[in-house]
Amino acid sequence: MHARSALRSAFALLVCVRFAFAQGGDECSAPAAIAGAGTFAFDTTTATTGADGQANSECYFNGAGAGFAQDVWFAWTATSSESVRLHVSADALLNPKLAVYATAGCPAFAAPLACSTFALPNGDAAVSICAQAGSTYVVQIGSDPGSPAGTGTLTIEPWNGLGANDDCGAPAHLEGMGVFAYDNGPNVTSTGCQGQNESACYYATTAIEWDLWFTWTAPADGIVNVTTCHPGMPTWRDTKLAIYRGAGCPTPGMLLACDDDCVTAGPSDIVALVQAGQTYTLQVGETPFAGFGGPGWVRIEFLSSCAIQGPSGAFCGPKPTSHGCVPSLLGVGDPSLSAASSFHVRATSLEPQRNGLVFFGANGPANLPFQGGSLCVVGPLWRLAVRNTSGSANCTGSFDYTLADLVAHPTGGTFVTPGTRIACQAWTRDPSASFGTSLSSGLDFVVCQ
Ligand SMILES: [Ca+2]
Ligand SMILES: [Ca+2]
Ligand SMILES: [Ca+2]
Repeated sequence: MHARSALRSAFALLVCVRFAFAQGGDECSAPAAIAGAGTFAFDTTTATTGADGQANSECYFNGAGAGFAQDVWFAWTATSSESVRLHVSADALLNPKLAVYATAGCPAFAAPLACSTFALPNGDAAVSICAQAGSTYVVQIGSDPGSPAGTGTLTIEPWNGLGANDDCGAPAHLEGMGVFAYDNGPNVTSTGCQGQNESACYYATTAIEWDLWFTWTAPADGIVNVTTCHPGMPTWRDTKLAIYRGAGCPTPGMLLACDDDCVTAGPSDIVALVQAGQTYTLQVGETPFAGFGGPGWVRIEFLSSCAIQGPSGAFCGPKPTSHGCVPSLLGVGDPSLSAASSFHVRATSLEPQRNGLVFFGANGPANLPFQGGSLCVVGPLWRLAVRNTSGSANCTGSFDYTLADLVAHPTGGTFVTPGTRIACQAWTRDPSASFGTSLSSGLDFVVCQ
């Protein structure tokens, strides 16, 4: 129950009178049509409880269950593509609930895009969604089962977050290594359009709910572990993490890594290669509809063990061969100098029976136009000995080098030392391709002892 002053009730009444043109339809098949930003009055006092949208687990709230008592419906059409917030302010006793569905009509058994499974401190209900211009969304407003009906307003407005680092445009900064506390509880955090559509973040859905944003600058080259999988974090917390290159709101190609669950469920664990002095943006949120956000701790540390980062293809992609093969360069094993012959740099999906080689550099990865594709290595570049790709059928060519081959290079070998970030790429002859060459995706790793 949430008491309100007589003054507030009087104000609500005024608002109702002012916006009396839309009160919400009782049936989801006949919703009140509204569009764009604005404040729209609703009245549930004579509404009946419908059959739709009554059993979604996403709308389960405390002991009151998933239902919407005496619900009314709006069909809201977005007039621009942006994050928006839908905010229900209602009579003191109504205990309002709010759901938004990605459909213009009855949702039947469809899960909502968002549901207000919590109350704001003043008892209001609110959700935020990523709206697409021209799309229509159906909005359900009712009471918690057992609470009375009443009147109120639905306010729909552009939304860039509740406070400071709820918005990717205003991240908080994390300094160095350590365990950092955050709070992405639903009363202080919202979900909008930011960082919600990265294909590499797809785990049932690409969304990261109740997300907060941080920047962090790498103090050294190395492999960093950004994780909520640590003893301080309860295992029931179902977080989701993403890390992007650079500062600012995500743009295509910025994503470095993403993770949902540590092992089988719950918190999240990213291992990624970072470059000294570079700033990264961290998005910390929850797996959609898996539970509330709230007080949490994210730990950032360098991994002390030898580890290998997978191909940085998302950063620097391959140049397909004349037969459409997509050359890939993999690191297999640990890039440890104490077992240099056990770490393999392996190029696959090459044209068969062609000469080629792997070249490497000790100044990190690049992504520069080169021979009709991309050069993935910052120079100076050192070439390893030419190998034949062997194989016979299309795309079955491959060759393999070890870390010992890099160490043996007369010039570059002296740079292959513990802590150095090595980038490499495979180059093969391909007479039918532009420039007569094909190129693999990039691979980079930090050498350890
Ligand atoms: Ca109804
Ligand atoms: Ca947010
Ligand atoms: Ca998770």
